[in-house]
Amino acid sequence: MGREWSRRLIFLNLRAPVPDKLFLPGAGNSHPFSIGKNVHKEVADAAIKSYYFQRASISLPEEFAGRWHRQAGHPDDSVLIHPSAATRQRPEGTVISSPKGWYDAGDYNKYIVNSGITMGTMFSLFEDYPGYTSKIELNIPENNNAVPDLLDELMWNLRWMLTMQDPHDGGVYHKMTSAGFSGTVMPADDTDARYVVQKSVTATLDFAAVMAQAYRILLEYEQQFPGLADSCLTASKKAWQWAQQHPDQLYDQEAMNERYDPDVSTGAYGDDSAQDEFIWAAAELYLSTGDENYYNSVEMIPDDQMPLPSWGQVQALGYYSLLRFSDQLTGAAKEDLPQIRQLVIDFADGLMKGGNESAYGVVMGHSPSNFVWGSNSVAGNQGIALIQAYRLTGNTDYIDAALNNLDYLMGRNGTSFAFVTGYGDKTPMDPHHRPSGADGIAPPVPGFVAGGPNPGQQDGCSYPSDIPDQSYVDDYCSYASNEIAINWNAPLVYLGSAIEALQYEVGYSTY
Ligand code: 9MR
Ligand code: 9MR
Repeated sequence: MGREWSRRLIFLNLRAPVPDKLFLPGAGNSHPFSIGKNVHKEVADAAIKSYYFQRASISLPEEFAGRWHRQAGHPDDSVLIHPSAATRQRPEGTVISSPKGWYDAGDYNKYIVNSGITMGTMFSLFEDYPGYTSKIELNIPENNNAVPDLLDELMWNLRWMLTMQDPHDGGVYHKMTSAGFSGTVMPADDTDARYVVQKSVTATLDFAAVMAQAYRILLEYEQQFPGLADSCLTASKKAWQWAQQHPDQLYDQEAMNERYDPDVSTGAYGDDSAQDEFIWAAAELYLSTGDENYYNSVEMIPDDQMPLPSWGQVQALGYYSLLRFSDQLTGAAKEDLPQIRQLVIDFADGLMKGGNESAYGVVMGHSPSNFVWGSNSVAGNQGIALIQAYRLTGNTDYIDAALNNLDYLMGRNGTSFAFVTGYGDKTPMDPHHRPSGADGIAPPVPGFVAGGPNPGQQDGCSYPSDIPDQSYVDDYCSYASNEIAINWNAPLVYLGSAIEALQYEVGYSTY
């Protein structure tokens, strides 16, 4: 009893009735499963809908939010300039307006760095699979306008991001936050003062990349969003200029706290290098303007590695975009193209090699180092890298491997948890997510992937195991394994949607 069994079964040439669970003498019933087309559609769409539930500054009526309807929280129309961010034009205590956006995670703060990779990942899905993504229908307030619902949802955060740029110099505040984390309360009940803190080069470059990419996408929706595409490009260029002038202005929260009050103890998203952020921003600005100076001003291939994307490592996002528009490249970008292509393929091949050897036959977990804080985003981002390799080569083995990582997230893993709230038989019920913790409703808000196994166990909670792939506990206490976050959901959105799109666009099917 209590022992989890894992076996790999392949169903071929099935005729009705299709089983939805299996009975194994001695082990009992398997978790239920589905066999059919579009089996990931519902969870992929729910993963996008989760961003609606993260919206700041707006109430979520029952019509759209169902039983998780709630009052508006965090109007963010009177945000204070923290002393670390004070300038001549905006001295300490100046009040600015910075509404909308998505809450970062289980907490209610809004961080530009993490918004950057989140937006970039989902904009890239939109660019990679335009046919599929423009038809996704979400039950959100904007679902009757002439804009794809995915884009509508992304606009909620884009509008906020634009408020984070100082109009006087183009620099972007690192984050908008209360001084400390709030208690486990509903959004409307967190009324602590909110601040924007110092500008950083990483936030400013992530912002520049997102706004350049937004420009390309929004050009097609000029009628629906008059002038917005241009505003994004202008904002991006100004941010780039600021970053050129402040290349070393990294965010160091401890150093900031030594100099200024009040101390800020919320998510730091600090970084010790902006090299990768320069690469990403340069790539997006070059692609959106055709101006080779952006590309040429940065060392675009610093070594022979392609690091997997994460909030602090965004180099590959630039590569993916360059490859997406490979037929339009000029100058040095055109010359570099074969090398960049090879970096992505080599990286994917490295993943494939490990994947076949792991216990679950999946790429995720082929190395214990995969199990970081937010490891489920590693699974998702590996899946994206594999899909990129498929797009470059047409080799469907990469799709199979990507699908295996999606299976990992849905239960084919050392915990047997289907990690997305609301989906699967054994699924997180108690994520570190303040609304889910405070709303008095038993099931958590749906569509969020839990952070996942993390042997760091930095929260000090009680875990069932120290083994990396089993260092997970479904307890509110566990912010190091069971929190949710926008940057972890985005790769799930990409992977789940791309797998669906590949069925729909190229007729790819695993059975
Ligand atoms: O709730 C916070 C979570 O959103 C963060 O990811 C995490 C790490 O920064 O911190 C959590 O807040 C904890 C704080 O750091 C320490 N006291 C307990 C808080 C959780 O209840
Ligand atoms: O995802 C972040 C992880 O890489 C860091 O190790 C961790 C501690 O700094 O913070 C994580 O991000 C949290 C952020 O700081 C605050 N909001 C919740 C995020 C997810 O736990």
